[in-house]
Amino acid sequence: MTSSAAGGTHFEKRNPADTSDVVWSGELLPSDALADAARTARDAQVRWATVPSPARGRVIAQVGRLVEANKESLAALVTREIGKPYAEALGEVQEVIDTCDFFLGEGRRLYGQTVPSEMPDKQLFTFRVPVGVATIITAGNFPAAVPSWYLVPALLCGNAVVWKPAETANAVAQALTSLFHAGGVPGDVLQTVPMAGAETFTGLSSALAAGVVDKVGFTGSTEVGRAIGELCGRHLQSPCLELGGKNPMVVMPDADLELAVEGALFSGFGTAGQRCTSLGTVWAHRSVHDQFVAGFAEAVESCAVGDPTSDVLYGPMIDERFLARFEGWLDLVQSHHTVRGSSGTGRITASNPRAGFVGDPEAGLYAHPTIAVGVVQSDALYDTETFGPLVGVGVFDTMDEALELANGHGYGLSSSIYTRDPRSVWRFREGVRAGMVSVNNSTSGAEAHLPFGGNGKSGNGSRQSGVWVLDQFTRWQSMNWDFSGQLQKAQMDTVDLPSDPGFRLP
Ligand code: UN1
Repeated sequence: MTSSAAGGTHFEKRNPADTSDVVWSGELLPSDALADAARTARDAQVRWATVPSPARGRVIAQVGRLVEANKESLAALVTREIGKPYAEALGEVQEVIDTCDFFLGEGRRLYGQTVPSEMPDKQLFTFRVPVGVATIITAGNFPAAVPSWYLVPALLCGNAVVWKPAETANAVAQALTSLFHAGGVPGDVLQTVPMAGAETFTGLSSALAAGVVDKVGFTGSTEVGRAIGELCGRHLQSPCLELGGKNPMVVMPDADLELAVEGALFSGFGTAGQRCTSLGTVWAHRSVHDQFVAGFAEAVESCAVGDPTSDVLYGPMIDERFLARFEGWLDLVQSHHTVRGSSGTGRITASNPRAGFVGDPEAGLYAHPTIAVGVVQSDALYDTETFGPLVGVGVFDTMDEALELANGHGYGLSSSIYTRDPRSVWRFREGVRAGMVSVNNSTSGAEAHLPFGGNGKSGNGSRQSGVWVLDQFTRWQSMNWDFSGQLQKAQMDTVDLPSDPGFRLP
């Protein structure tokens, strides 16, 4: 990154699977750009809100069809910019299409209610009204799907959006923005501003102080989410926060162990562990622990890692920063842990090779998969989110203990249990504090129309997706309409019908 005369900084994003390939090169804007864009959005939003919502729904339909028509090229760009295997990148783009498909019809609903009044000749109503200008700040690991969870409902509901994508994913952000514009979203209703994290925070502070931002959406780390939550709180705003996780998988004595291993492999190491829903720690019942560990280690040791355009479980880390941070977290693995999963740990290189690696490890930023067996609650590995291909395994004896281990770190995003016993399912669902619970399924891979979000260190209770996200991007307005021609006072001029409170049956 270098400073330029305009006050911004020059930034380059390279393909993490081939670091000689520059995918995006351009200016990251100075902090003022955020408030400037929000000011432009303020006027644009007023016009956009007057477009009937069924017509906005048509725009979302058009965006969805365009994303579908460009699915392969957008997915290829996701793979090239952030290193997600192409098959997964196609799934990510499908999630954008699914989100558009869900919300295109919402334009014809956005239901309010008619509510009876306590007085005659008076009627009560509720309306959903757009919040105004939304600033959306997203992460690089899901550069298209997660932004669409914000952008699509926000726009459908009549808001204008200023989107600050991750520095690591500006090329995908530009491509996705152009698809929204081509689908009919006016340029000033959706503006995308490439910016670095520190400038974004400063810019957001001044935009909030200037009163030009009405809603903030943020997907990223708990640490930054906490700072954004504090900042928004000072401006009496409650942001939509989607933060980190340390997602537990509980393997009960009666679990289908093969299925559990498959789920742990996918959610622990798919996307190189770089999902907020990635598996953190497997808690295996003592009676199946050793068998589970043997199967899991074998699966991880033999899985294909490498070139994300090939058929691999996972490709490179998103960029050098992600790789370096991940290497730091490997220090949390201690001498009482047994390490499994690969022919080495840390970065995969010619001198630290991974058996069966697909492609040339030196061309990109790859990390060995690591399983740390023997995690206990006092370990730093127990309550630290380690964004990358590192999964802990620990043991438990009772359901109460499993729940304590699943909840004790204070994160509460996703969780999973493998069992054939309905009693275990229900006890786990009731006891786990996570916003999302999977039964005989992995911690990742939520469908795009269920509420997505977490509790505790994973978020402030906000939910994305499905009808639930409408409460993030609209506010309820209530209206009462008195057509009696008189001032009727609520709670005072009410109708009371006589009753006989002493009446008893003979
Ligand atoms: C994220 O990592 O921020 O449930 C989102 C999943 C994906 C979304 C992950 N559909 O794993």
